[in-house]
Amino acid sequence: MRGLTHLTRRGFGRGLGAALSLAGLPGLVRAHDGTHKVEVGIARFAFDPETVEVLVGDSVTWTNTDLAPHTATAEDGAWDTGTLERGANGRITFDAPGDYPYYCAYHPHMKGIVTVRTRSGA
Ligand SMILES: [Cu+2]
Repeated sequence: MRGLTHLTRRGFGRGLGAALSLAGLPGLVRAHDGTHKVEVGIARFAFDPETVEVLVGDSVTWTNTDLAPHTATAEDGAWDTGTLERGANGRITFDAPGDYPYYCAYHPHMKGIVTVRTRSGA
């Protein structure tokens, strides 16, 4: 459950508390189709939060607020947002459970992990 405390960055304070508690995972916004959309910021040469946990079918959107371009690139090369200039975002949908470590292609010291869990739960 590493990193869960970092998932509360946004959401609360926007009137989403009830929906979030129903979702069972903090920091997740439920979409119309029952999946969640999770946001990761890129600022000061770091992913924020570095670790996110989602369910199969959910998507993660990275938004770059740095002046420098960044990417979110899977370590195994399976997915890649491509170059995100300042203000740009890239979304990846995760269809299989597992841990997906990633980095920035421009700044390989920038690292993060997306953990994808099955929907059957527990
Ligand atoms: Cu970067």
